[in-house]
Amino acid sequence: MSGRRNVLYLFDVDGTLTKPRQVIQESLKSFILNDVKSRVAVGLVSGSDYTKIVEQMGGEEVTNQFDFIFCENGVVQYRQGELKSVESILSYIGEEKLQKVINFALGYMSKLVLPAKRGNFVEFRSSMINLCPVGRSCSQTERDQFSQFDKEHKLREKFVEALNNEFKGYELSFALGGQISVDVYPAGWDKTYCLRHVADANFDEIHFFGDKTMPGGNDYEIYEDSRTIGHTVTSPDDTREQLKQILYHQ
Ligand code: M1P
Repeated sequence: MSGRRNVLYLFDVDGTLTKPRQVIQESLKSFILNDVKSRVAVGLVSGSDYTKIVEQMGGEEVTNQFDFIFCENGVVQYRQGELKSVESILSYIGEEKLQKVINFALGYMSKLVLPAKRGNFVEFRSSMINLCPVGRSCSQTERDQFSQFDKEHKLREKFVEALNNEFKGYELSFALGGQISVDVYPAGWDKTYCLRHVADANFDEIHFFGDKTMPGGNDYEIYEDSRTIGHTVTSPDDTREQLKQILYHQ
């Protein structure tokens, strides 16, 4: 696209472009794909898998308009709907270690008493395992209820601490996912992983926008990375406001 600055804006999805697990608002989508994209390159980087990102962006005709789609922190990379590269946590750590982590996590979660428990407590993805005490098949109401309960009881933080203590030397990272889960991936396979895919483009600046930029959050490493200029946002509306400030007041 001619006339664009040699700059990349990378966006987290949940909490940054959409409410957790919800679909992006029409106005924000159009603002990013028209106003923002006419000035700079745009990309998505999420812990979620491709199917969920496509769903939350409102379809592949939308994701195809982004210059970069980095799923599972960039360990799975798509362009124009085509899978470009993928790595596997299973080949990386092996079945034995993987099962030890899963068994420990299931044991730990089995002892928790929560407002609700549903199904799909362990989701196996190409690059990571997602551990979810309430169960990923919970309803939106149960998700919100768990999230509130977790804020009060710091359940996931304690879970992450227990995992870190149990698996010292495994070279795994345990990070708070979005609202209800913990992501487990090989050390270094956090969102900074995606930056290797844009190294050749030699962008003058890479801006990253995310809501979980505090230590322990899954946006922390890329937000702090010296290759990016980090922006902490509090909601999709805040993302839009910050974008306007940066784009129109530079
Ligand atoms: O924001 C990205 C996160 O989205 C989901 O988190 P949760 O279900 O906890 O809200 C998960 O897909 C998680 O893996 C991912 O990091």
